[in-house]
Amino acid sequence: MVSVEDYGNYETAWCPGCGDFNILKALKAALANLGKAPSEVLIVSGIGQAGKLPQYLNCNFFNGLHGRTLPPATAAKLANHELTVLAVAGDGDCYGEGGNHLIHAIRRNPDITILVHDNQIYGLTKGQASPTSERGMVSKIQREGVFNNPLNPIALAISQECSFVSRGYAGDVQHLTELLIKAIRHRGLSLVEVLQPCVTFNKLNTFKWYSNRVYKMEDGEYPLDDRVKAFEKSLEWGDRIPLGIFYVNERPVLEDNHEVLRDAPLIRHKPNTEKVNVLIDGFM
Ligand SMILES: Cc1ncc(C[n+]2csc(CCOP(=O)(O)OP(=O)(O)O)c2C)c(N)n1
Ligand code: SF4
Ligand SMILES: [Mg+2]
Repeated sequence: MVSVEDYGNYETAWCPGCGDFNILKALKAALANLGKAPSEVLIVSGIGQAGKLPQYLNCNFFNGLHGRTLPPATAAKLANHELTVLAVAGDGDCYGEGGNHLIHAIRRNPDITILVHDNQIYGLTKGQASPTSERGMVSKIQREGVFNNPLNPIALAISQECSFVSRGYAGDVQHLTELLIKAIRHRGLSLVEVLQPCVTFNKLNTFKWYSNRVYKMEDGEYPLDDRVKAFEKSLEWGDRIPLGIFYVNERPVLEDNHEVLRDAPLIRHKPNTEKVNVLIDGFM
């Protein structure tokens, strides 16, 4: 039996009150609830406050470059598809620097869960606007307010038929835990976009700001495979912000497309030295 304690309890470098603490708590609870032992789990992250999360968990992790969370996560899943793989990223990491990787990961559909800590700001680098910052938000850099339109990651993911699209809130650990359980269980690329207050640099989107606006979607509000209804729902943002699962699209996963992976994970294949030698000889 796996417990939350198996995932450890580490000192963090996050600011007191940061929404990231509750995301860590929800993730531990979800993994324990799913009975996943730490050795069965790999978390891949980039750079950022969000990217620090796997350092505070007792499981396999790979901490790579900013914006480059999804390529190593996809590669690891292909190397050993028996692993439960999560990619953890900030809004800057996943939607800015790594935005192109997100689009192509959606197309490829590996069975991994993307957990995005969306604090609508660059936290680690001390408060510049991110792709999801609200228009008009004033920061130390955007002194006249943000000019650009914010990205709508939920609408983007639905438009590209992402296999599982959801939104949670760091102020509701129970709901976020349930969402993570469903996202990790889902076979295919799962996006869990989490509204995460950055108490130090984002003075606009605070716990109070989110709590006054979020609401949980009713089960059965619309069929979850209805892309048009899901897209319509994804446009709701402002006085009311929906939380929950927006869209589910069951389709073949990347690993299923590769014949070589059907019998056993790549890591258990014995190298065929004869074929490798033929390949090497070709370069001689
Ligand atoms: C390619 C690259 N660009 C920029 C940076 C500098 N940088 C590091 S973290 C970061 C922003 C982090 O913001 P986000 O991904 O939203 O994570 P948060 O800290 O808010 O959790 C930036 C711009 C970098 N390390 N590498
Ligand atoms: S700067 Fe913001 S995101 Fe980073 S730890 Fe502090 S509160 Fe959290
Ligand atoms: Mg951020």
